[in-house]
Amino acid sequence: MLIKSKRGWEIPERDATPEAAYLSRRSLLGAGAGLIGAGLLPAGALAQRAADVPDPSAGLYPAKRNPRYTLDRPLTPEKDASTVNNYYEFGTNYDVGKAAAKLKVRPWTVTFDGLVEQPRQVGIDDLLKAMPLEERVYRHRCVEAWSMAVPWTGFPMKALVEYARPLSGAKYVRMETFLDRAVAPGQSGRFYPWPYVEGLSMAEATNELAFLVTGIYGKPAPNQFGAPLRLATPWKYGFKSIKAIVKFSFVAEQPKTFWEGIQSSEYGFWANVNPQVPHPRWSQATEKDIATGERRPTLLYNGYGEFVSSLYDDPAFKGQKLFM
Ligand SMILES: Nc1nc2c(c(=O)[nH]1)N[C@H]1C(S)=C(S)[C@@H](COP(=O)(O)O)O[C@H]1N2
Ligand SMILES: [Mo]
Repeated sequence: MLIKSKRGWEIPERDATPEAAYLSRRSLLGAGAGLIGAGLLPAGALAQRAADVPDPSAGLYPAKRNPRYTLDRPLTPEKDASTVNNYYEFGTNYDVGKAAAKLKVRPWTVTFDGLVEQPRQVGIDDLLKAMPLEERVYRHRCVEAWSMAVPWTGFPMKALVEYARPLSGAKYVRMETFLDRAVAPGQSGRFYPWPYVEGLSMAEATNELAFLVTGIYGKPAPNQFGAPLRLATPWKYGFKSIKAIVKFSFVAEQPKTFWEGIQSSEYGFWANVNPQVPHPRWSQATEKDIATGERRPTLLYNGYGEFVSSLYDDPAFKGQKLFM
């Protein structure tokens, strides 16, 4: 596959992915961070393979598929989806599976804080017991114009919001990824505002499509997919789908996200998929299927308009950059 066979700096400028292009500039400037990010330097010796630890949630899979969500294309084979992953904590090419396997995903504590009745912490397996697990087939559209379609297992984010009991002053949910430079070599890249942060408005977070993912292909998610807990918001560009979440903070102000901190003119907060709004450096009109290499037209809201377009009807959105 083109995407994974070349490192960012080997791709001609016209093909370069934005994220890779940004990084290759940075690695020229900076301190070997690119080498570490690209997985050319060894990761921390303390790291432990996830496979050494039996997954206590394995018995929960496979979960029943929710038939409400359907695809207009074949599912991406597991092998393709598992070998083309974006996860900057573990490298800037798409072949991060081995590096990500070193993250310990048990024990794993999830914190709820900010504007909530009572801040609380919960272990991932207790959280899983409290949430209604189901399988959903969703499309996934990266801002770099590739896509896949996969069977996620997880639970609606609405259930998590109810569990967290936010106060009425909460307008946004801010989500944060773990921070551990010893296990995630990419986090030593000092030009990046680690840890990875994402956010949704409360209306988005409680929309039926917003889904928290714990598994894929009928089993617990391998680490490269963002185990043990990641977001899937299929109407938005893939960078909104934050991996390995440790904290949900309920806040009054729109949080500043990781990619906004890097390049806000190119990666905005709302980031809804729209084929008619080009990225400043390339078109978003089409996308490339990671398994077949085939190009297909990109759809408004990635084809999920019936579920989400009304979220943005409010006149307050007028003039805001909803699609970038
Ligand atoms: N913590 C974290 N979450 C992340 C990323 C990342 O680098 N770090 N990459 C994002 C991007 S750009 C995409 S396209 C998706 C990729 O998800 P996948 O590897 O499961 O396809 O994860 C998103 N979530
Ligand atoms: Mo992405």
